[in-house]
Amino acid sequence: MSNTISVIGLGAMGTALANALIDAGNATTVWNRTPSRADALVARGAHRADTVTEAIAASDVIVLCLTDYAAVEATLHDLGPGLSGKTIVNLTNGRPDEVRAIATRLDGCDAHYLDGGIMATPPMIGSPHAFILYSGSADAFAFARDRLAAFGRSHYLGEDPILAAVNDLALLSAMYGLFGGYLHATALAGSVGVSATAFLSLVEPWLAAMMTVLPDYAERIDSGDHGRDVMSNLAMQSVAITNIVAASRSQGIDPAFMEPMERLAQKRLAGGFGTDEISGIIEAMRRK
Ligand code: FVH
Repeated sequence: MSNTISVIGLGAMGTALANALIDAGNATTVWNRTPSRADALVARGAHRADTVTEAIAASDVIVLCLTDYAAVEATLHDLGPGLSGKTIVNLTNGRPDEVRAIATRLDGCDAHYLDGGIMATPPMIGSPHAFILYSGSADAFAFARDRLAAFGRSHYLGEDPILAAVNDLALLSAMYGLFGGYLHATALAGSVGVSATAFLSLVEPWLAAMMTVLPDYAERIDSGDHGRDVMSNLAMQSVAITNIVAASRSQGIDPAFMEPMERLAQKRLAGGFGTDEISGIIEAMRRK
């Protein structure tokens, strides 16, 4: 069974994963609920499994990439004995409670569970830009890592299975914050007739410059000291944040994306931290 691998779920991402495995020379078995989605992969040399049971029996490493954990649960339902000894790599986006539940269930079936978070879009799979977060059984990662290398750079985060999912969601949170901020900014600039293309020439270098403050923020967050050598204090910045919300309203732009930032800044100000850096807002986010 060496170098065998099965991919269950052939949506946009599962298909990209299976193609990368074939490109890397792995004996790849594929299964999808809608069988026709396997056709192109079979034409490239993949083995078609007619059932999930067959896909699991065919390989010692099984990759799952489905819409959500409900789909994972529905797919693995009733497969108890067949999972024994298998290394299950679940690359489906999920929440920590869902990861814990499936990890516990697979542990009970004597399977080796590895959870993963894919930090790439389907066309990036197999390229140097793709990276995948893994957590769970260290033995499972050591066993499967050569095959998983076909997807991109692997980052193993530790034995606790929820580590990959939480880090994945945290990175996506940074991404959606960036996307939401960009869309709000572009709508506001658009309210005075600036096209998205014209605004991009301003917003791109601005965001690149602002990225350079993050190492300083990270140090402040880790030390808990948001008050040393402050260059742009929260009291000053909260005026700008409130102005953004008010100007959005008067320009006919929904301020919904920026309102939580205003609320958090005000909460921190009310706590007496106006002379701190804005990095201190993280303390207002944390549940005490
Ligand atoms: N595509 C992306 O850009 C992102 C990048 C980061 C990681 N995500 C996650 O990958 C998971 C799968 O995403 P996807 O893009 O492949 O999604 P779809 O193209 O919509 O394919 C969904 C597959 O799931 C199958 N499926 C859904 N429900 C069930 C079920 N109850 N039983 C069995 N299979 C099910 C579906 O089958 P079918 O509709 O073709 O029959 C597809 O194979 C996801 O967690 C992303 O967050 C992708």
